[in-house]
Amino acid sequence: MKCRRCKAPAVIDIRRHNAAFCADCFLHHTREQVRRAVDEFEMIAPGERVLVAVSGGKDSLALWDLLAELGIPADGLYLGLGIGDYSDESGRHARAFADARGLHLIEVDLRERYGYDVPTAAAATRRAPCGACGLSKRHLFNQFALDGEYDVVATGHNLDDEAAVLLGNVLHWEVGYLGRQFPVLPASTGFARKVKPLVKLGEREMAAYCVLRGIDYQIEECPMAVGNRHLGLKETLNQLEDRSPGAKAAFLSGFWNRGHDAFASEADEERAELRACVECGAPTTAERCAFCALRAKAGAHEPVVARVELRGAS
Ligand code: Q46
Ligand code: ZN
Repeated sequence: MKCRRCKAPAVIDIRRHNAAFCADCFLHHTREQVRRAVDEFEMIAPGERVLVAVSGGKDSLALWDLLAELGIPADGLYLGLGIGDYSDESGRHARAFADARGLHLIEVDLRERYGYDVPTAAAATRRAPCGACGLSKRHLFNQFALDGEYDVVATGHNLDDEAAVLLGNVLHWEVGYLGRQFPVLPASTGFARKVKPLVKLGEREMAAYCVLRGIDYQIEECPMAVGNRHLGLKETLNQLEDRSPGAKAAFLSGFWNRGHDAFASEADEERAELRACVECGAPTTAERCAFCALRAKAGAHEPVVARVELRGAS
């Protein structure tokens, strides 16, 4: 196997591009995919202030690294979710990455600052942990971006994540979500712009990027992801991709180019109905936003410790 660009021995092949690359050319290819996504979807303009949602996993750390490589300065925001050893370890990776590169990492601990954590929120709401966790993350990344006067929040959603979310939204015909599923979500009253610069890169490429760049990341999956429906959808899509390489990317880009606009008005209608939360001012359809309601409910619940042990964790 030879590198497509320089003909040196290749270290990775990417079937959907029908190409293989040596280490240097793979890093170049990865940067190019991010640069193209940023340009094509007009994600970030020169001089804008960027906040990266940092989890300590491969995607968010690679994203932060890639933006720096492309000359796009960004600060990071790490949320301590309180998921036992998993969160402690994730925080250490995020901190070590920022320290080694002299980058600014804002750290917010859910329990310290808001009086609850994800395992307790899951118990208090009797729902899957990812619901409370996702809600908290969406609300706080947006809130900290607005408060810190950042222009844009960048998240590490990759091609595999987005294809799985799209499949889930299509299977349930979630028209409002489909209207909002796009690599860039423009700013509006109470919302900072959201961008996903990794949408042209797959999961395997992100892991390879981290290895080749020496980025030490949290390799364990979140122990509370068990039962997360996106994992099943990812498996289904991987089977499809195995049989026809490029299927995932075609599904996703086909939606962006030919499907998304048909649902955009649904998302606009939902936004038009929003008013300010009486407690925190965030946009909501109710009197009190879902985050404030969750915070009140989970904060009143006896703290729950995540009963999960990580493989190999000390
Ligand atoms: S951290 Fe939170 Fe994820 Fe864990 S509880 Fe679910 S949403 S899986 S990206
Ligand atoms: Zn609120």
